[in-house]
Amino acid sequence: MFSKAIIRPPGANYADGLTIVAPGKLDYTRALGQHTAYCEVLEACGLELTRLAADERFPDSAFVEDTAVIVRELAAGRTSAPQVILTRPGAASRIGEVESIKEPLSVFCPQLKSIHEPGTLDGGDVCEAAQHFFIGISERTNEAGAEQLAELLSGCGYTSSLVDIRNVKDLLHLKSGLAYLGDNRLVVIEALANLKEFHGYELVHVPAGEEYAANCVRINDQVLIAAGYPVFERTLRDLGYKTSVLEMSEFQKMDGGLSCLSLRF
Ligand code: CIR
Repeated sequence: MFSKAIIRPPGANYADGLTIVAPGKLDYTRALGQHTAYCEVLEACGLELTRLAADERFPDSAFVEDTAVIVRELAAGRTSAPQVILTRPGAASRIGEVESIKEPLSVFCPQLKSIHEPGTLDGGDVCEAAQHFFIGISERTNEAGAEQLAELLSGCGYTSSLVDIRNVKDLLHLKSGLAYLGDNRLVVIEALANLKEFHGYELVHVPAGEEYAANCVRINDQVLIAAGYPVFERTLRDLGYKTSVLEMSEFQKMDGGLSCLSLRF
């Protein structure tokens, strides 16, 4: 169960952020509207939001998930104080975002841990699956960063496995193609479905052409999914999940998904 989330709306220079998909023209007003709708759904899921001010020093800073990993020490239980590991984003233009999220995170966790040089790590590469974490090695997260995180997570009682996605075309982060739904169930795109790391899990396959929908987020009794992916949405409904469908076009243009827009704990 999550009770809180941290969000930051996109700033007026959001269109200057990084993107590898052909972006199309970005509609900033629409991006703000989609962000507002996202926040409303988080609140409807019962989360109390910490709303950070937009930060135009960093055009990608709405994607707060990349700046930190938040966990609860397993032995201490799900309601214990959160433990925060600040990341070290792999894109030079995003490293400064970490400094700007330290203060709001310190409110919840006085002793922040960090990923250090030469490690790089984006939160989008970190997928929590109950007592285990999958950590993607990607364009943004290197082995040193992934190993540092695995060690810090081990100190909190979690096991980890590293998943190399550098050869998977068009996958920015591990969670662009993987999500954990609870109950030993993983959502996967076909390009990841045969990896040995996922043996022993029940796989929920995302059909070809609907890959963007893989970045869904289970929050309490809801699964948030992007609008426009009816086959995958039906799959989730058939499995018994309540879905909340959100328009994400202006975040997709900047390679962002639902998970990236919040830090949940
Ligand atoms: C970037 O390239 O860093 C941003 N434009 C998108 C980050 C998306 N974050 C995520 O998937 N966790």
